[in-house]
Amino acid sequence: MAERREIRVPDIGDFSQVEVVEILVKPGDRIAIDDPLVSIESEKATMEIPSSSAGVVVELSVKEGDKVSQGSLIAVLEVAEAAAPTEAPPAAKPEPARPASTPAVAPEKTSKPTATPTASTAVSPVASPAPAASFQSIELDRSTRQISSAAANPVPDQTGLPHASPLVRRFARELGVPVAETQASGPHGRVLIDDVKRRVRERFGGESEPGAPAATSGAAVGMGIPPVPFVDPARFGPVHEQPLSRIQKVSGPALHRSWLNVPHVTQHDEADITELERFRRDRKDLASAKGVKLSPLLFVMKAVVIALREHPTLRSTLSPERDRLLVKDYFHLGIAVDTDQGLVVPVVRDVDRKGVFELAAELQSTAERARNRKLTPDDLTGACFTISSLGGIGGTAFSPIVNAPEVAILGLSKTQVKPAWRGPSPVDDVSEGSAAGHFEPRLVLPLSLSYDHRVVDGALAVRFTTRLAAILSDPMQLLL
Ligand code: CAO
Repeated sequence: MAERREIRVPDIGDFSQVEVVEILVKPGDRIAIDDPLVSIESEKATMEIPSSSAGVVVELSVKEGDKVSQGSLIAVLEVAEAAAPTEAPPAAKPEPARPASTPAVAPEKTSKPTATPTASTAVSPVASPAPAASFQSIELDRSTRQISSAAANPVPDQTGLPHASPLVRRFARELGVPVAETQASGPHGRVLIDDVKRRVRERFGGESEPGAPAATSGAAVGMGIPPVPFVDPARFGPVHEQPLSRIQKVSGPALHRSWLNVPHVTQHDEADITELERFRRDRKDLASAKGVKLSPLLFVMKAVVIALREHPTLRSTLSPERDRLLVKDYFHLGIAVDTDQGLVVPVVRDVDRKGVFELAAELQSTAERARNRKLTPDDLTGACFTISSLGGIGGTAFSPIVNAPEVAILGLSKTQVKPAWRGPSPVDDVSEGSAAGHFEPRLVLPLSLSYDHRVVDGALAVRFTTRLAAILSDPMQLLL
């Protein structure tokens, strides 16, 4: 016989009366343990409340806009009789805002933290979200507050914001139009979706259809950047909608922010990795005996550490006052991982202290956890430099976006066979041929280093890539 089980809000740290901003299930849905039920939004972070049981949703006890605290009833599930008794409810899952750029992104379904902190040291992910998460959400909050203080709308609610449902607020946020700047036409001074659309049209003009937003989402409002007018593509032929993944929704604004704030330059270079590839090929059997795969990326990670040691500016962050650099004396590297939900950038820690086989195993399991959405906020923060490797897929070069507040990111493209001249300088007369010289086929790895030009000069960047190329062309240097 089926049993009914109540799912309540778990420990969410010091927060209470937190608003439900999204309902993620409906009665009749069959859900698994850890599936998110609702999203709640505190002043500091958005969290998903996961289910502590598997079963069928028979009743939803909250709706969007409700305020909940620890212990509030969220839903009632019908669970199979044989189901194990509910354990302590899993911690609410903060949705860490992805560090900007190719940046680290919280997975759609962050698994609950694996370590169980002791009571005295317990820091719930809500009370103390990962730095990137708290930074981004606080920043969002601050701008909201600044806007609300300038609001013309006379009917603020208790938070100081005009009345508007979470849906309307999110819609306005996505279009880059503060709710506070929107004339409300709903009952009791509520801002409606149509009010936001009208405000967008007023503000940006453009070719919009009646009822359609006039600007693309994420318009850089207030930065003097003219928005791209929305032109409804359905006017020209059939269209269909494809929702953005949750990761894309979080990473988009972070990428945009990094792109707008960081003056980017990309330095392209090449490393002759012929010897390295021979070295790697000769160790393939050894690697598979150890249950790992040796990809070129692992050797690049080790080489990057050497180059970063010699060029500390590349592992720094600009201070908030922008008058000094905070140079990180650790070698945690962000590694961009492609998942079906979008790009995430987990961090491999202490790369300087790990051997290539150990790194291979760690990268393999980290990429797997990323693809299974099992990364925790801790996995996504703390890098001093990021590598984005597209080499397994293809490409000749690209311009990665700096993972701010880091100041540089290295992109890798596919190795190519290129001719290298062996002989005297072509400036000398070699046309007579004979033993003057010859071309030799070499395996070349394309490097693309994007950097924050406020911190890194062009000369430094090319010194860095030149050094990196030199290390990679002589694998013995990796051993020294
Ligand atoms: N040139 C040629 N071949 C390469 C290569 C390169 N630069 N880099 C890797 N390869 C090969 C590997 O050797 C492997 O070949 P075999 O299967 O024959 O051994 C194959 O390509 C696949 O490699 P991989 O991608 O599984 O392994 P990796 O260690 O190179 O990368 C990871 C791991 C997790 C970084 C990668 O899988 C990934 O997700 N890359 C995408 C990152 C991304 O999307 N960046 C975009 C940022 S901008 O939006």
